[in-house]
Amino acid sequence: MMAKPLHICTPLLESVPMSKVVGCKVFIKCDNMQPSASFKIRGIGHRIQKAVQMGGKHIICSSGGNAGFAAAYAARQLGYPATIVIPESTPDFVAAGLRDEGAEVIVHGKVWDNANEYAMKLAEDIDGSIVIHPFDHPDLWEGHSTVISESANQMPVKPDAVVVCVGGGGLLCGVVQGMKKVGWSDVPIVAMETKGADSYNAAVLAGELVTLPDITSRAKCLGALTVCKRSLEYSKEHPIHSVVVDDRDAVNGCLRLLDDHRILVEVACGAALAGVYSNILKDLQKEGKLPPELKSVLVIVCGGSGITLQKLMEYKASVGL
Ligand code: PLV
Repeated sequence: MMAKPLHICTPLLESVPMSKVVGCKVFIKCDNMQPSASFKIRGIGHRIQKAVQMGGKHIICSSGGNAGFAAAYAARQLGYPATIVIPESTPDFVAAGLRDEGAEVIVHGKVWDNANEYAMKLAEDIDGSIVIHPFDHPDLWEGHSTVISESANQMPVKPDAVVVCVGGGGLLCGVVQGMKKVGWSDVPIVAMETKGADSYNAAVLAGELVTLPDITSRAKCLGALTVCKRSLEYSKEHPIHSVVVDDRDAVNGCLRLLDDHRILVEVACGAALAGVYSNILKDLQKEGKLPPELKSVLVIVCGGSGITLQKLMEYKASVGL
C-alpha cells in the first residue's frame, strides 16, 4: 500500500484580474503553496516514497533548486539523508534554504546538466543511494499528474486550455498524463518557455531532441539543456502548443501576479504567467490553435523558491521594466 502523499492539495482560485486580461474565466492552481514552494514535491515525493520502499537509503538529487527542495523536504519527512547538487547559477539563499531543510549541498558546474553529471558520479560511491532525476522518471510524472486530477475536482467546468511552463519537461509529462486520466485529452496545452531556456521548443521544431549550447535565460529553473524524450513524444500525442517568450515577459508575469494576487514566484513560473499577461492566448486564437471563444483556462502556478522581492526588483531593472 502506498503511504500518504507528501504534497498537499493546493488552492485553485478564479483570478478576476487575469480573467479581465484574457476575456474568459482564468483559474490558477496555486502550487507555490506546496511545502517545498513548488509543484515538484508531487512527483519527487512520490518517486522518493517508492524508492525507499525498494530499499533506497540516501537521496541524491541534482537540481536547479526546486527539485532539490522537494527532495530535501521528502528526505527529512521520511528520515533519510539527502545530498543535493546544484549548479553555480542557483542563488546562495536557495543553497542556504536547502541546508536548513537538513540536506548536504554541493555546488558543481555552470548549469544543471553539469550538476547532474556530478550527482551520477557521486552516487557510485554512496552505499544505498538513489539518484532522483528532477524531470525524467515515470514515477515523477505520475506524482506530477495529481496537479491535474486535483484541479479537475476543484474546477467548476472543463477548461478550454491549460497553460504550463516547461523546463526539462517533467511537469508537462505529468500534466498530459493527468489530463488523460480525467478525460481532458482533447484540451490543448500551452507550453511556455523563455528564450535561452527553450529546449522543448527546439526539440518540437526539429522533431528530435536538441541540446542547447548554454542557458542564457534568467529562468534558470527552466534551464535543462535537453528535455526528456517522453515530453517530445507527448507533443505528437496531445495538442500542445509550444511558445517562447522573452525574459521580460516572464519577469512581467511575476510582477503582475504579485500585484494581482500578492503571490511571489520564480521567473520560471513567470513564463507560464506570460501566457496570460502577454496576450499569448489571444495570438494562439488568431492562429486557430485555440478555440475562437474561450470560456475558461487553467494556469498552473508552479511556484519556485529561487526568488525574493529584492531579486525580482533586480530582474525588473535588468529587463527594463
Ligand atoms: N526545475 C528543475 C530543473 O532545473 C529543478 O531542479 O528544480 N517551474 C519551476 C519553479 C521549476 O523549478 C521547474 C524545474 C519547472 C517549472 C520546470 O519543470 P520541468 O523541468 O519538470 O519541466 C533546471
